[in-house]
This record gives sequence, structure tokens and C-alpha cells, in this order.
Amino acid sequence: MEINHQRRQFLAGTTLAGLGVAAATVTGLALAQQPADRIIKITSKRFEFTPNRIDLKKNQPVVFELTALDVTMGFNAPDFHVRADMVPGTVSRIRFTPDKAGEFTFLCDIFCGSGHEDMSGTIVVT
Ligand SMILES: [Cu+2]
Repeated sequence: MEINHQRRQFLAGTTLAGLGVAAATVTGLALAQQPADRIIKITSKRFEFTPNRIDLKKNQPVVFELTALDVTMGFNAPDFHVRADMVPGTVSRIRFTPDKAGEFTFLCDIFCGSGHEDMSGTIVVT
């Protein structure tokens, strides 16, 4: 404690400047910790998703905005327990935070025609 006390006196001349920097830093951190969620728009039409590759950052929340351009589809990313219907004329929103890195498949889980079984995409989390 004695050392701290002496150090404070020694640094008294720079205290105000130091506080200014500290305040600016705290404000910057507060803003950085509450970024707006990144929004990713995903559309589907027989028999593909656009985009069919989605790059995400681990532990960074995102919002998927999903809509179908022709017929109702289902968006399903089973590794993250994320799914929603994709309905023409409607936007479905899913917010989630990828909690693991790797490559994961998402797919259509509502039968939509002859190419349905091949309808999938990849989520890449780094
Ligand atoms: Cu389908």
C-alpha cells in the first residue's frame, strides 16, 4: 500500500490526462460489447439456398432473415438446433450464437419437389 501511495503522488501530474484516456477506453469497450446483431438474409427457391455458404464467427450472435421465393421450405441447421419455415412473402427471423467452430450442414426439411433431397448448404464457423 505504501508503494501505491508514493506512486500516486509521483504520477499526480499526469492523473487528469490518464483519466481522460481511461474514460475513453471504457466508453469504447461498452460500445464494442453491444454491437448490433449481424443480419444475414437467406432466400430459397427450388432447389437451392442463397447464399449456400454462410461464414460466421464463434460466439458472435447473428440473425438469419429467411424467406422463400417460390414454395415453402424449411431451414434446418441441426448442429445448432436452429430451424424455421421459409414462407413466400414472409420473413422468418432466427437469432442464434454459434458456440463451436467447424463446418456444418444446413438443409431443407420440408419436401419441395424432385430436388429436395439435395437442397443443402454449409455454415462455416471460425
Ligand atoms: Cu425441400
